[in-house]
Amino acid sequence: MTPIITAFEQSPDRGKGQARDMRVRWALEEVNQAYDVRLVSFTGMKEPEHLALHPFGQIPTYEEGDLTLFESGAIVLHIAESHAGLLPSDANARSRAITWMFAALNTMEPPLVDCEVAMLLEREKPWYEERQPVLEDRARKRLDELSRRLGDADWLDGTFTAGDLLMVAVLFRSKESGILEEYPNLSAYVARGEARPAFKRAFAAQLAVFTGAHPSR
Ligand code: GTB
Repeated sequence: MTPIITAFEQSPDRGKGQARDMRVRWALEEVNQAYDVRLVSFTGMKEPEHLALHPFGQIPTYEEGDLTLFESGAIVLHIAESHAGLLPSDANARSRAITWMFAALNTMEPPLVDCEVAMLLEREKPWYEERQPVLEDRARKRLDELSRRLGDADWLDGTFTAGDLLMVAVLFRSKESGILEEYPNLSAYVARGEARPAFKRAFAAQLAVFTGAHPSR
């Protein structure tokens, strides 16, 4: 059964890998699972048909037979658990990889997204100049800690796992802000993720939505 995911019909970044369907596409590409994409508009996302799939009216969603999922992390975990290649077979190593998935989404992503959202949407607010350094320091604290833990390793815990996939996807979003450049080992880590053929295929597929090459459903 070919899974169907949802993605933006019109993404503010014009398909440059920022929207969260990217990580789902990447996971599917890593395990060589073909998939279909249904594009949704901003208004369509808030209509009953989409809300039945996603209670918060967002993308991505994932449909496979009678299974419907939302939350990019849960979708990536489902893909990793139902195919070989993204989670180690050793039980402890598998649990550690899942721990890194949670760390990416719960510990790293919130301060990085707060920082980025403020830069993009709140520059004109009277409190921006005072608040932004606070947000940046919070993001730097986590980046410092992650950088220290990664050291000069290629991946977070041995071989590439779904933990690295989500961590790279989260850090990738911060590339544009410039903050990642302060951490050469994290920049190199993201570059290693981007160099994976599966990442490239996923990126190209997301970009194709905006160049008109996507076969929309
Ligand atoms: N926790 C959920 C998950 O991980 O799946 C969060 C899902 C989410 O934030 N979805 C966003 C969405 O549907 C798209 S990814 N937003 C519409 C809405 O809430 O009404 C966030 C995103 C979108 C676009 C850019 N960009 O263009 O730069 C970056 C990030």
